[in-house]
Amino acid sequence: MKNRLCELLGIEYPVIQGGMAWVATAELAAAVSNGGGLGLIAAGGAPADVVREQIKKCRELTDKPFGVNVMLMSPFAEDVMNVILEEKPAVVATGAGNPGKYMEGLKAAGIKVLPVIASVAMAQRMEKMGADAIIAEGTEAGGHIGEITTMCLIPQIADAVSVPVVAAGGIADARGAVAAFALGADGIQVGTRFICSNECIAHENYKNAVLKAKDRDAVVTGRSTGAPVRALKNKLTKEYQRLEKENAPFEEIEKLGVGGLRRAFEEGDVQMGSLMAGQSAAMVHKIEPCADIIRSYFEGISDILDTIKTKMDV
Ligand code: TUI
Repeated sequence: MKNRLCELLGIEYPVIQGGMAWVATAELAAAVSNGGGLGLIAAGGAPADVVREQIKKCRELTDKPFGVNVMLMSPFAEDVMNVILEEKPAVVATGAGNPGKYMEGLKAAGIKVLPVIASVAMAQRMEKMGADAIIAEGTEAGGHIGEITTMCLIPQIADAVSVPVVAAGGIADARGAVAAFALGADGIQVGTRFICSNECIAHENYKNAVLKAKDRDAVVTGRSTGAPVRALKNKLTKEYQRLEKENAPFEEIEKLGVGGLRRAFEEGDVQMGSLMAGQSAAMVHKIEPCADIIRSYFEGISDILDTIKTKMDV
């Protein structure tokens, strides 16, 4: 499959791996890129030298294009951007903020910039600033999220911008991919399903929690503090919800989350760890290689289209 997103990024399948902090390491990014998609190293809250090592490691593991996802709320975001300007990965995706002040430098370095956004206004602002494509993330996604569903966000953004649009949030199989393309997307971003890949080095307890998840298990906490996060329901999310209900002080609520991702990812603490995952967790049923995950999004498409034709009587 070759479309304008594939052409832009030099990839075989229009699939971008989500920039999941701690989970999206050089190993995962390289495996996705080797499988024909675009792998992303997640800078998350890591210091710049760690990100530099990850970029170097990824270069050893793949000769295909890959990128770095920069979490703009990180205290190290500026340092990470400076490392990126030196190391020049093919792509930078940004999350949790406005990458405007970095845009000119990144573009001048020949790096493609794909901001992750959750609203039409931000998509338009990013296009004006020179974004090469827009990753539009619906509220079904894991981690820090916006308000609007993928179903309603993608068509509005596809109508509002002319650069390629990548749909993110809730896309777990070929049916989801067909839906995303029907809504006007040029590609998909997949996060949760890649947690359950062989190449992802997350703790096996984390992977098993995703495999076990049911439809209502990916819950949102932090709405009251203005930083909503979707993660799998456990002792930590219940504690969050209790504090939020009691209107506990902001600092107390925030303190609860500190180190949560590391606890989940490294220690496999499925009770007090932050098991960030999207609603699609309920649709992930096995652990498999990244290359198989990518291909699965494009298998059986003609059967899906036939079903649509029959059901819609066209
Ligand atoms: O960034 C994400 N997902 C994330 S970041 C993250 S780390 C974290 N941990 C704890 C609390 C908060 C964050 C975990 N998951 N997705 C992309 C995304 N970006 N979704 C929504 C946005 C976004 C939000 C506001 C993008 C731009 C934006 O702009 C605000 C403004 O106007 O400047």
